Amino acid sequence: MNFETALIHAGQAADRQTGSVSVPVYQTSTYKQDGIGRDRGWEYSRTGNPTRKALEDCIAALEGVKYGLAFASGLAAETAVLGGLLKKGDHVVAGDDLYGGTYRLFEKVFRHWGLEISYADSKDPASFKRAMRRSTRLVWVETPTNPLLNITDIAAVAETARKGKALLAVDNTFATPYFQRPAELGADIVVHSSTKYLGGHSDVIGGLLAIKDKCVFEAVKFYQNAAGAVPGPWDAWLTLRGIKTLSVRMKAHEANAFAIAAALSRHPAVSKVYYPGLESHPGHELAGRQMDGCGGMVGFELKGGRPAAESFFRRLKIFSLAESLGGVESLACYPAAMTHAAIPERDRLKRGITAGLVRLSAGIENSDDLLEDLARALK
Ligand code: P1T
Repeated sequence: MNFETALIHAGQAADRQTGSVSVPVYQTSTYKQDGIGRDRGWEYSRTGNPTRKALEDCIAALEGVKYGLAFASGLAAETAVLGGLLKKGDHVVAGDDLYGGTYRLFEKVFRHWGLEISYADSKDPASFKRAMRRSTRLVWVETPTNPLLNITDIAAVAETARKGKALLAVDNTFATPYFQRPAELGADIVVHSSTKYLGGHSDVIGGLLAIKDKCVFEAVKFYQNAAGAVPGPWDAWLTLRGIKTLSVRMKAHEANAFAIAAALSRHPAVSKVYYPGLESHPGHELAGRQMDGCGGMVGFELKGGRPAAESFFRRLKIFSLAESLGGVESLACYPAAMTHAAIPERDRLKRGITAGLVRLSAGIENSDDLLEDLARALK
């Protein structure tokens, strides 16, 4: 089945009982059993729900692996990876440019539980190699990174993880399986905040995992049921509905992002543009090798710092100043005070998250309208 067909059909065969072509929303907490120990494959909706299962099978197919799991949020999915697979004293090597909430989960939750975490330069595979220890059990990569759109060489880091007998998890939220399939490049676990492009309409919070190996799957699935951060059936259904149009939306997001990145590169108020599709981007060539496109996220640096950013956000009419990304509507974000506020200022600045940094999520509106909105706001 080709990718565009899988978006619409994977895990979503017509309902056996009624023929319904849309997966039914099984709005139930529990299932009648025929006798003690004789259930019909479903016991309790924290453990399993047919609507959620359709979404889990769908993400597994899209990422080209056997197993999928759905969660109440992207961070719940990340928690299940860490909680289900690691124990006190284990070491994690993570890329140094990550969603602020992921950093907060590592530093403010799991470090207190006894996990050791160190950070490697997202742009430099040798830095991951140097960070490995005998106790390293997991390597965690986000690529393209949030918010700076750095590109990490997945195949090279996968090799490092394999040699160190560690698992590699790749957060594929920004690229989606439409532009990048990390499991083909050696990742063991693919992580998604389905709140973003997969859901695609800014109307549902969710997280997904796609997992290669059965033992890894079973450990994380055990944690999913034991800890319980599952999505309800409506949220699973909304996400499935979003996924159906992923290919048409991603093409439109990317075309708008390209136009925006090109326009910003020529603008006198802008000192730097972060978009992997630009030849000037340090990860441009690598992105060309490991991705099928560059996605819909663009970052840029305003010469005038925070005052310029305040005036820019105030003048926007079509872009909304908001957290999140990947919906059909264009959003603008100020990482230093919003999505990455959990990172101490010194570390933020070291990573390039400055007072002049703006992050845009290009929606799928008409590109002329978006360019006009940005030009007016930058005046
Ligand atoms: O928000 P949630 O569904 O829990 O997903 C967390 C998450 C995980 N990974 C990446 C790469 C993310 O970008 C996010 C969430 N990010 C935002 C809310 C944001 O505005 O960047």
